[in-house]
Amino acid sequence: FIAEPKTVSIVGCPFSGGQLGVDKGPIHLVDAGLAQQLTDLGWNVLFDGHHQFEEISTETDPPIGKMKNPRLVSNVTEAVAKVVGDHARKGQLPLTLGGDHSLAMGTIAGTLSQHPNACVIWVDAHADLNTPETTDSGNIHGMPLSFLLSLASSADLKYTSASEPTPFAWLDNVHLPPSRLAYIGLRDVDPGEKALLRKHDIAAFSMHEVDRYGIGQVVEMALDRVNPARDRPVHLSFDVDALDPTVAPSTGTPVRGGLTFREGHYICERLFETGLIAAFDLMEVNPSLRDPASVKQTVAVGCSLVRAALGETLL
Ligand code: HAR
Ligand code: MN
Ligand code: MN
Ligand code: MN
Repeated sequence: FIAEPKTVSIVGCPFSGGQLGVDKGPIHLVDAGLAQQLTDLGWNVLFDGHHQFEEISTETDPPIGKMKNPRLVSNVTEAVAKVVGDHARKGQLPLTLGGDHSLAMGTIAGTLSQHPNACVIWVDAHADLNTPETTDSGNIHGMPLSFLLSLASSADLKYTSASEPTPFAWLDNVHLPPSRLAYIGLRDVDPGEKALLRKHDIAAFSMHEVDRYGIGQVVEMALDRVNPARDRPVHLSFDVDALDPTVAPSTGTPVRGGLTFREGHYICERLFETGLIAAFDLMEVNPSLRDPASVKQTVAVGCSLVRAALGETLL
């Protein structure tokens, strides 16, 4: 399903509505030369500038229940879904650079619009599975999967307005079956999220399983759960905080005990090898956090993960 010559479309999303401060990540990744690096790997690279997002101020976008910036995040993710879906329809590989992980509501909806049978490999310290009810923080970057799996819907917002649609109503007819989601790298999962993981029997490989089986086996186990015949397109959503903070320090919610540099790269390399990657997200690179050397290190690791997912090999 990927056109020849293979084309990657960079979707730069300097957006932080789901968690403040993470909006400069894509700009740093592109300024570090990511497009040229992918050209050097043999890809035809399309990039026509970062996406411009509408501004909705907090006064006109007050919380609904606990959810912060619901109108803004809903509008932006709906726009991202269209952009990603359009690239996929043209046979291009959408490469979305975030920005906060609420953007995955858009990227995964976009992938599903073109590949309804796609599965998702979600690499993250966090499950991002809170519902508007279970969230403590109210940050939507902790909730994208509850909407995508239809464990939450716009009806849960208990919001009625004569003049505007309920936020996230556009997502109500998007559905990723829970049997087609696998996590790798989890280590900071909220109690409500743990209950949902169990209830829906979602494939979740935490750092405990990475320690126990090794990353090689964990990736195969994850694929066995969500893609047993290795015939479904794979949407790889990579939150840079899956990596250990010593490897990727510039991110908003670092959690110790994460993936090593090699473990993170192995996931990308192995999924490229399957030939099944239909879309890639690199999320939560936050250059506003930490010193310049840490920012440079995190941006370099981010570029390196993208190259691995797009075919860079060690030999
Ligand atoms: N579980 C917490 C919450 O809901 C923390 C969420 C996420 N942080 C991220 N996303 N960076 O992976 O707020
Ligand atoms: Mn995340
Ligand atoms: Mn995370
Ligand atoms: Mn839904």
